[in-house]
Amino acid sequence: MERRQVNNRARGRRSVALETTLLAHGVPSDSALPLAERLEAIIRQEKAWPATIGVIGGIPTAGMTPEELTALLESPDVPKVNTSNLGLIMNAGRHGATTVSTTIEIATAADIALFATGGIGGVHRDYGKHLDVSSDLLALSRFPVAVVTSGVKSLLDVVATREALETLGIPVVGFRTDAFPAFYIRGSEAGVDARMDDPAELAEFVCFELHRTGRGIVVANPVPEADEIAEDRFSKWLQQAMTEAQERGVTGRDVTPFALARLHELSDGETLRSNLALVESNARLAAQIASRL
Ligand code: PSU
Ligand code: MN
Repeated sequence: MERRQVNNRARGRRSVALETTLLAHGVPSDSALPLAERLEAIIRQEKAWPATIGVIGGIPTAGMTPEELTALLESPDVPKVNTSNLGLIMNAGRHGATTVSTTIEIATAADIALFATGGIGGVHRDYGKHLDVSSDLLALSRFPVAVVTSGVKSLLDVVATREALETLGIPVVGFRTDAFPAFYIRGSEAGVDARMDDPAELAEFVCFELHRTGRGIVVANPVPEADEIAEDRFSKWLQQAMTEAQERGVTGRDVTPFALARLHELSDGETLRSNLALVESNARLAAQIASRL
């Protein structure tokens, strides 16, 4: 994307990008705006600048105003925008909620190096029968942005996603962990390429690697211990949510929002609390890195 196509109100290297699909499609609508405000406040506390990214009336925008964010969140059925439909939404002059893939692309055009999210998309389960691989992975291999994430939701195939990151040449650095995290769960069978325990050390590597490769980096930050969900309880809810998705014929980019919403209901809000806590923790770490760049 060309720079001039982006309405850029961000402050370059001092900024931390935030995505809008998480807000519009990942949490219940009454949690979205308060979450966005908390994330921006956390980033400011850490002496970095929040830059919430979305598409407003067809214009990719980095550093949305509160009015723009409200308009986007209140617009009915705002589309989830990934790499493949970004140009179509721009061309149609519509609002759009950016996923990890398009947030990374717009952040690059706005010279932003750090991005905080909840979980990245990845390789869905049963890919042998039905191939569904998130465009987030390819975007990470194309644009120089470091994404702070709690790994991938276990509704995906965590191990296959970790392998795909390796294939694409995307380094995975664990923050105070040796295991690749699985969103609500702090660990998984998969590992990381390196462990770093200090945000200053991360900042140094991010700077070096983004310049060296022009590709992205995954900084894996596990959900805070107090907000982790026990695997046996979670897998019950997950199984039910995924069975329902299949019965209702939910496919493609609708799978993740459907599953997240059902998990929040089935767990009586427990997955939502965990989700909010991990995004906030990722925003804090991303800002601690950005402020040291
Ligand atoms: N993780 C969350 N909530 C979300 C998502 C991820 O905790 O809402 C969103 C992100 O925007 C991510 C997208 O980029 O899901 C991946 O969707 P898909 O699998 O359709 O590429
Ligand atoms: Mn998909």
